[in-house]
Amino acid sequence: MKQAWRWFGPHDPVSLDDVRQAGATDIVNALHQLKPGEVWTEAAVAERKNLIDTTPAGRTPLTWSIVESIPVPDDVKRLGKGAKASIEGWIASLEAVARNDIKTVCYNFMPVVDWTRTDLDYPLPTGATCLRFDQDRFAAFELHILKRPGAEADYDDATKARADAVFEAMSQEDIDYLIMVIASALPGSTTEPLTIEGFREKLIAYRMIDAKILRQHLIEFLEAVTPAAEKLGVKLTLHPDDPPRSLFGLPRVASNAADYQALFDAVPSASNGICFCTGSLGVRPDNDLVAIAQHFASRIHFVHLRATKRDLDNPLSFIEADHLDGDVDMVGVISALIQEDRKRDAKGKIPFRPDHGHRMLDDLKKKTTPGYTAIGRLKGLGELRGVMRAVERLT
Ligand code: DNO
Repeated sequence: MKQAWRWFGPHDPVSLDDVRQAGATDIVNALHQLKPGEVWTEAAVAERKNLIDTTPAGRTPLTWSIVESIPVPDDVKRLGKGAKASIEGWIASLEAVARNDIKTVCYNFMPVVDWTRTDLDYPLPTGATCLRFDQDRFAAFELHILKRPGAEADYDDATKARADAVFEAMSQEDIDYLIMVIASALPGSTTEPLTIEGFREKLIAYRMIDAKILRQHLIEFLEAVTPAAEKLGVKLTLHPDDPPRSLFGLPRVASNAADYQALFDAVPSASNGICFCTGSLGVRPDNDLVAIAQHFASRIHFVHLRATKRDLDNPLSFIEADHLDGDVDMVGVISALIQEDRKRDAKGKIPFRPDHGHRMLDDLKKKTTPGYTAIGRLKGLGELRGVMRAVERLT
């Protein structure tokens, strides 16, 4: 498998030399400065690829080989093939990427918000901090800050009581922080930052979109873009919902094996693949990650290795754990992936990246990108690499 690393461009506090020292060879990047729907030009992609692929004297080479992500515009999620111009723009961005010899493209189809958490610096007993999704804090946001119509019906009385208590104890600063964390579009998000007012407007725009319709729109999107991907030799990799369940009363259609199977049945193209993210899928106890990796092996073209750990008293809440110590059977997953990787030729080797590292050691003293610290991801990559070496030797 190829060791990759997500890099956010020239302003990323993690340098390309840091990535070299972590041992990665492949860079995962995107033109994050462009808004969803803005078409990527070949020149803009070439400029960034040149920045990454130009190896300074005496340095080991890196290559930008994965785009994560080309944002799927909101109107495509709401209208499907009815958003013809937006789909054509997405294909133009795909062509710009492929013409720069980048042949793996990640995307997602989560409506309104991308990955969602309630805390970005949750304290751990070691003094490190991690990302967290706290269901009671999330319910407090929905019920008392967003005041989503219909939210009351989505929570049992016990949760509502806990959410009320959480909200009553919050200062204005706590409320502002929670709004920032949930609505500001976290790093790498493919949706736009929202005000509370803007959030409410978006939810109204989706009020007629249920899971059946959203899935149909995703299928229509794939029917439109996979022919271009096939022609360009690009593998499209759908990132799972994070967390893998409905939020804000909105449908999510990439949360488990059945969701992915429905897409592959509808659009069997070999370009229609999966970004196998253990941290996203692993949040659900009913997702058997080893079985999913084995079942979809031939369609896995990009992997995020991360572990989350569900709260014992409320499995809807979770923290981002150490890469080998969460609810994910990481050794089992890596064994399944290596089995598939052995069948691939050099070009098809599966790239993985260490996802979301803790904020720890020296990173606690500096500004870091939430979830994308240097030392926490370095630790994760080192641990994952060790498991891979052992599995390769012993199997
Ligand atoms: C979060 C990331 C996501 C992912 C997009 C893929 O850390 O896994 O933002 O990049 O959802 O399109």
